[in-house]
Amino acid sequence: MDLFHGHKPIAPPDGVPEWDVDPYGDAALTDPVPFFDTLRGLGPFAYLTRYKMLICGRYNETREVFQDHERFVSSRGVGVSDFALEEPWRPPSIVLEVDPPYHNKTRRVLMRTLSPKVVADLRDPFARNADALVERLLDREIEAVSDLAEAFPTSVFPKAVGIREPDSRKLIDYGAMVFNAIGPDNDLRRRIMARAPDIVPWINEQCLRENLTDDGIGAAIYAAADQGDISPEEAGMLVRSLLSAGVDTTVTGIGNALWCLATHPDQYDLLRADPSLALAAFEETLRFTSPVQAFCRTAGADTEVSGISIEEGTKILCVLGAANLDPEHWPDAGRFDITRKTSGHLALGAGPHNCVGQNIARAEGQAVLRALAERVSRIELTGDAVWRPNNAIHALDRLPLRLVSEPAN
Ligand code: OVV
Repeated sequence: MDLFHGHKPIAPPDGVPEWDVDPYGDAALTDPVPFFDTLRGLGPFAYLTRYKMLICGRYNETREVFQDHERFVSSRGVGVSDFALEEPWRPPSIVLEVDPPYHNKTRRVLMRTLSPKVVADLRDPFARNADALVERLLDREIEAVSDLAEAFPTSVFPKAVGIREPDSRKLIDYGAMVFNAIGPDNDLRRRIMARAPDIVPWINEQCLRENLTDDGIGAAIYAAADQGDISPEEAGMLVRSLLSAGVDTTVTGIGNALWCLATHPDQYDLLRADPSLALAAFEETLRFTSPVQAFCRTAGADTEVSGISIEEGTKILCVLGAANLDPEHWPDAGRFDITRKTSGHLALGAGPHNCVGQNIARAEGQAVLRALAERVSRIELTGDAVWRPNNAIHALDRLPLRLVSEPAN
């Protein structure tokens, strides 16, 4: 079979409009809201003429595809490349890029090692770290992406995993690589992949048992191998998953939260008046900005969704960002409102593959937003926010601002 962008090219199913947009182009990646609106307006699915695959962004269908791992598999990759037809760029993740029943085994180990109890013990160090960081950044012009959004997760998360000598740059760039890799072979993917030889061997080395501290999440994963739940090789692969999915995502969530709060001062005032809203503000940031903008699934067999026939091998780009702003599902969808009910948002996915690190991700976001709420009276933009295109992540490149301190009294 001739591959097209690494997958089986399909013809437009009956009733599905053709669309020549590039969902991996600069416009869709850096200014996605108009792209989301057009996508949902086209119907439950549209046919991407440039990629010969489907795209969806309405809440109901996007969730349906994500929920049903039997019809829509992850084992053929969650990007445009079909792992059944094309060799992946790295050994596939044994939790993201697999299906049940094997998925259940690896997922269970991660669930245990990232449980609410484990995260509860991290809250104090997260809070201390966030307080100290915010204190250092007060009342001067900062670049919040590097100074805060990158600085916080890279100072707490690798340590929690048990990395002895974290290299923040390599960790962040590996995240960017993994997420760009699920897109097509475009400039974004090529540019970052050129750095793989500098980064991938370092990452793999950090995953070895002898390079991890004996009191971190990594050690707990290896302890599951001692128990016979998984093999030592599988333990190393699960540590790799933490480093793949646990840095760039939280960096992006925190950066996007700062952007939301800086551009919605009324909402920041609410948070400041009641710092216990920190978690709600982070959650609304996830819904409003969808740090992971889109993931694919692959139809494992001929099937149908909302009356549309979908043939085996069809790649479907599920645009979580569009579903999270669907006015048919969310009242006043386009309003950033930290008091709204956010449950059911798809920013952390849905179904059996939903974010396994969500407890720790939320604890990180909450720690930072609470530290701000307690110490900062106003978040003042001092320049233009600039977005950084990535094939799957909706993240800022630069966010110049000032954290204006509470007047002393
Ligand atoms: C990009 C990504 C998301 C979630 C999990 C993984 C990667 C993984 O490597 O397991």
